[in-house]
Amino acid sequence: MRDIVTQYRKQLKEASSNEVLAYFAEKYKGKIAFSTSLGAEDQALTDMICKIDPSVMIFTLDTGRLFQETYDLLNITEKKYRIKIHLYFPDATRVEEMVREKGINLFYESVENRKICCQIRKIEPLRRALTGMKIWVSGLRKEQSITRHEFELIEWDESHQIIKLLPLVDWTESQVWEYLKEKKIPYNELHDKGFPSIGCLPCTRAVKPGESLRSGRWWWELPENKECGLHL
Ligand code: ADX
Ligand code: SF4
Repeated sequence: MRDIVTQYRKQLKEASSNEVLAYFAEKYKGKIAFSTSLGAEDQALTDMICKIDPSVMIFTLDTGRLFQETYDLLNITEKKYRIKIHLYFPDATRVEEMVREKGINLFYESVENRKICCQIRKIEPLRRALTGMKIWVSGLRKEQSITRHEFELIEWDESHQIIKLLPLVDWTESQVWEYLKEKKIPYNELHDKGFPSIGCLPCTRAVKPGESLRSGRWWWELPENKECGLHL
């Protein structure tokens, strides 16, 4: 599979985000899925994808701990584009066991606990969402953090055995915002309240001007720990 990725990288070196999406949407019709957190990058991608091929499967991992503003935006986005965003929930029994054993706010107590929570609420549902798919589209950008500098437009995701497409990998934050404003795309109102990156409510806080984009995510942890395991 790595050979295919190398070949696609060569072939699509000069292609724009739109062209890359269009290429894969056609070639892998019915086998391409886009994971949206409804963050700024993902809203730009939703707009592009809906214009190219609205049959692409779009899904959100609903951890049960998202912000109300995120759910509101989900509704607004579905209506605007006349699409269904598929929600994937964690396994109820596993959540119940975890909370009984470790408490409802276990994530603040250790990195290990935080990873267990992400595993149960995000990673396992992600595995289900990607079952049977060949292409996974995501809004990751290099600039977002030190853990993401090495990403390329097309990646091979070893843990999910899938080709991962990152159409905005080289975009800057201002490019994302120009796109959203120019096309009048709805975005999460928390972005205007100091939240450049939005995840679960208990694990996300606003940042001060000048602080790094993801410093409000799991703010009590070191930057090199700040991945939930979705993107390894
Ligand atoms: S995270 O791993 O730290 O939570 P981040 O918020 O930066 O990720 O988002 C990066 C990409 O991960 C998004 O573009 C999206 O593809 C995916 N993602 C993150 N959270 C979710 C979610 N709750 N549901 C679906 N996709 C998500
Ligand atoms: Fe749990 Fe926080 Fe991870 Fe959400 S981000 S799944 S609440 S640890």
